[in-house]
Amino acid sequence: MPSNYTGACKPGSFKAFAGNTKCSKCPPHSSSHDQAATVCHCDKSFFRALKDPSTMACTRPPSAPRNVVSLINDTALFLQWMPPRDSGDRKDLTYNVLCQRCDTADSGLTQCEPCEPDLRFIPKALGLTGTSVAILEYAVHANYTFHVEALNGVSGLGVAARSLANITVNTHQAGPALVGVVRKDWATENSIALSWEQVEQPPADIVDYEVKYYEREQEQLSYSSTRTRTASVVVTGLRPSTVYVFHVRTRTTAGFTAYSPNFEFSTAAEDPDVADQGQVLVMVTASVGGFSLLVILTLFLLITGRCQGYIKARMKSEEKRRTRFHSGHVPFSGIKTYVDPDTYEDPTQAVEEFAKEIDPSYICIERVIGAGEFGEVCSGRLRLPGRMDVPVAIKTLKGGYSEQQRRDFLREASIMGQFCCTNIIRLEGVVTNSRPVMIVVEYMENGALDSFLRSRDGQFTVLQLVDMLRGITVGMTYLSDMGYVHRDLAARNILVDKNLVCKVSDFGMSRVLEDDSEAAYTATGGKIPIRWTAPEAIAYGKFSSASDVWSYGIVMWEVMSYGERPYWEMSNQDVILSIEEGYRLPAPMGCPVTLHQLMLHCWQKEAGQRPNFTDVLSFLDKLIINPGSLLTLANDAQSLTDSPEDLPDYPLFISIGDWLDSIKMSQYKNNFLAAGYTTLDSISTMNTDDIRRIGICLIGHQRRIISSIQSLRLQLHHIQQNGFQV
Ligand code: ACK
Repeated sequence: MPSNYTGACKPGSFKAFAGNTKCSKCPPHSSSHDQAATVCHCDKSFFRALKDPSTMACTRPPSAPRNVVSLINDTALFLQWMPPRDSGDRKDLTYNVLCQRCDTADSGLTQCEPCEPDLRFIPKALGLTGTSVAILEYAVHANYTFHVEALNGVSGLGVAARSLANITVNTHQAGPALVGVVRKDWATENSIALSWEQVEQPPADIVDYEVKYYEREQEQLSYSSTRTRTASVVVTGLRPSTVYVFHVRTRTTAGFTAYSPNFEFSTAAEDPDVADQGQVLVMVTASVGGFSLLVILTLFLLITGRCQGYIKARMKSEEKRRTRFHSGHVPFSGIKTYVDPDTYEDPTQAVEEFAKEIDPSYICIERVIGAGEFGEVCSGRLRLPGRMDVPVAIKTLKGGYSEQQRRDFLREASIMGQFCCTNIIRLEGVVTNSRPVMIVVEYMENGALDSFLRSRDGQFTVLQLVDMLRGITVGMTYLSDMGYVHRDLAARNILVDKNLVCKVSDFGMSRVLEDDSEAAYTATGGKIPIRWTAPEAIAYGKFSSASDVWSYGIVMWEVMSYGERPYWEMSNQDVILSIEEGYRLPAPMGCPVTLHQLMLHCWQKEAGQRPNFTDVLSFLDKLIINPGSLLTLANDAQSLTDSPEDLPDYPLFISIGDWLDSIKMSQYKNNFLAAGYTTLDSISTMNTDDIRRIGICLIGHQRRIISSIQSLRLQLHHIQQNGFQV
């Protein structure tokens, strides 16, 4: 036996266990000076973490993050930085963001202390794997100093100084005066009317007020906000007998003031007869909206013949008008804007106003075509007297519904009824006076776009697909011009007619976007379709037409991949993390590079940098006029940023058999093995030509395999960033 198997190890080498094993050379940045070393000790300034094996190179803490920059907008402060130049040769890099608030006293002395505990860091302050963070609830007129620290598994093991990069952010945003006491004027079971005074006149002009509110019993993580131009608002859509926390801030031409203190008010109990006492004050509080409003309202009621003898009905109409006025929904002359049905005290009125009641005897139901959220969806014919009969789809509300379900069901009709555009699904009318309650819309022969494309995989030309996208863009341009935010734009919510015309549908999730171009609503913690939703909407509920543009980019990807699931089988959490780390969906197979570039443009992290729908439309029109621009295809598997050499060593968490089973392609297992692709690592580098070369000829199968390989690479990317977690 050679001596290095039995003898003592020489300096510079080591053997962890005595016995018949070979001595190993000391790993990088470690050495052994004596004979028979069982371990090599790390060189000065290098370390091993507890879990590092003795065969691993010694590593060191990272250097500081680089180029920390800040960005501040109405609601959030963003910090972004670049990774350290030296990662310490480890892959477990994380960041902590530490915060100090430094205020200068009248004496001129600056004092620093830890930041307020209610400052919110999205996604978190410590242990970040990405290189950015959003900070909410900061105070205005404050100096914050943020220390961004880079860490890895051996940080803190030496005496070296911490690897910090610092930035001081000043949140001066003008607006010196706070809003004073916020009063409750009156409340019903679903709404609360508030008013307040500006304590002193701010030097800059007041643009409007922002009212933020949330249920007291809920975590403040989920809140809603609304804007109003006058110092009063009626907040609607609230739950009965519930205490809400409100605070108000002023927006001036120079920025926001600080929020007022919190004020807590309760809605009235559910029984309409037990409405809050304050309701009788409605006549008195008309002065808040102005006496003239009351006069106009009375005239309006008289002229339209809707004046009823009941004071209560008048109060409700008043409330509705006031709400619409205060929420900025009164359309400017010449521009049609969307009216949120939630601003009606009685949603039935919104349905009456925007949807035509159809006599059920005119509807002939033929067959059930699917299941909707509230009941069956049927196809049939509508035979209006004196008109040709037309094919229709009929959404029904199943029996045993609650009043709330009926309202939610009909809410969609009162939204849809306001739109008139060839690329928005057309409402024919509603049946509300008899059972079953129905919504009747135009019939779309090819059903939902996602399943339609899946059933016709590879059968359209690129130009046909672009034409479908163009239709969706026309519909979305119309909606955004109306100030309407869809919130749930996805291929499953687009319907296709027999001529392949695509129309936007499903208006269940939407909320109004006020006429203010900056206005965007925050979510109240409702369900969000993560894969389709923009990061700012997921993180802090900022839905806007710009977040609809993000979703539109995902729809583009769904269309170009014939209904593939975005991000494949990745979990929602991994999708959020990958997006935050800057990852974006690669071009689908056969997708022109120009279209993938447009998708990437729609997925800009900063909402303001995304195109608007008008931009998208003119871009698509240019492509259609010049189809040569669609000839250069993005090279599918190679369009990923990682080159194969960059792929990390990673644990094989599934076998080739498992992988092929998971995509229902196990019949091709031998094709891979026979061609020498024996590990997932080697498969992750394959492109379409390789797939074809190993004998997989069906286009649909090639597409599915290539998509899954991309998903595999995406997971590897994620593992590289975050380590492998079971
Ligand atoms: O993919 P689909 O056939 O298209 O299955 C769903 C199902 O009802 C449940 O939503 C279909 N659907 C909905 N609205 C319409 C419509 N206006 N015309 C035709 N099919 C519709 C949808």
